[in-house]
Amino acid sequence: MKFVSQLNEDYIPTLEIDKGKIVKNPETPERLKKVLKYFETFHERLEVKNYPLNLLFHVHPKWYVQHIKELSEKSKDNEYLPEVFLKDRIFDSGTPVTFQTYNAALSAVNATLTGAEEIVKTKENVYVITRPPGHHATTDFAGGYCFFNNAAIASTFLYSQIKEKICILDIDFHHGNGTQSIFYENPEIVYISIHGTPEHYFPWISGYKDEIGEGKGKGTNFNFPLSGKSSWNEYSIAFEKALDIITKISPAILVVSLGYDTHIDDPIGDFKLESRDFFQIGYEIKNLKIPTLFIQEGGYNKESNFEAASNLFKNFEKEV
Ligand code: OKP
Ligand code: ZN
Repeated sequence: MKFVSQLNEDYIPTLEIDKGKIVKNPETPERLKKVLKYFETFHERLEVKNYPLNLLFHVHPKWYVQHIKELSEKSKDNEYLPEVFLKDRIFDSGTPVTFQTYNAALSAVNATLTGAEEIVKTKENVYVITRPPGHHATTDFAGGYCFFNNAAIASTFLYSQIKEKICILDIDFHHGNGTQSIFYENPEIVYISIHGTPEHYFPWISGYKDEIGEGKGKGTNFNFPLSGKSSWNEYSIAFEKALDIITKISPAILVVSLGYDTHIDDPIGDFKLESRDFFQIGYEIKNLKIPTLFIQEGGYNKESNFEAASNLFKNFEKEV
C-alpha cells in the first residue's frame, strides 16, 4: 500500500486546560515520527497535492474556514486559548490556536485528499499520516485538537466521485462527534465508532448508543461506547459487530479514522489494548476486502503508536 504524510512540524500547540489546570498539549509532531519512519522504509510515498478550497467548503462553511484563518493570524505573538467558546467557534479548552494552525489544518486536508484521490483512481489502500486530527471538528466548530474534519472531507469527496456507499469506521479512543454530526442525516456515508463511553470521556456530549441518525440518515449511525477498562475481550465484541455492519452495507470504500490511543500505554485513552491486539485489527479489516483509506486521528505515545501501527499494517498487508 501507499502512504502520504504531512506532519506539519512547525505546528506545535503547547497548552491545554485539563480539569482546570494548564497542562502540556500532547498533539505534537513527535508523536507520529516513528510511525512515519517505519512507513518510509517499506512503502511508496505519494506527494501531497493542493486541492481547491471548494472541497473543504462542502463540509465547512466559508465563514468558518475564514474564521480559523483569522484566529491563526491573531495568534502571531502568543498561542490563543478560546475565551468565549460560541464566539471563538472552538468548543473546548484543550484546543489552542497558533500562528501555524490554519496552514497546518489545511495541509492535513490536502494530504488526506491526496490519499482519497489515489484510492478513487487505483482502488488501492492508502494511509494518510497527518495532523492535526479531524474527527472532533463539526461543520462550524473546532475542538479536541481538530479544526477541519479530514475524514469527513475525504468521505464527501469520495462519494462525489463514485456515488456509492462509503463507511467510516472510527477506532480512535474518542468518539468522533464531528464526523457523526456532519453525516447524521446522510444515508450514503455511514458512521460507525467504537470509543470510551461519553459518560466518562471526552467529548462527553455524544457517542451514546441511541444516537442512530436522523431523517434519511436514521439507522445509518452506529455507536459502540465501552467502559474505559475494556481490553481485547470486551473490545473485540464491539469490533466484530462493527465489521458485521460494514459487511452488510458493503461500501465501495472504507475510511478508517485511525487512532492509536486505544493502546494500554497511551497517556490519554483508557482502553487496555495490547500491541498484539493491533495484529487482529489489521487482519480483520483486511478480511473485509474493501479498498481502505486510513486517516490518522489520535495516539499520544510515540512508542505505542509505532507498535500499534506496525502490527496493524503488518497483518493488513500480509499476502494470503
Ligand atoms: C483527540 B483525539 C482529558 C483532556 C481531553 C481532549 C482530548 C482530545 C482527543 N485529559 N482533551 O480524538 O485523539
Ligand atoms: Zn482520540
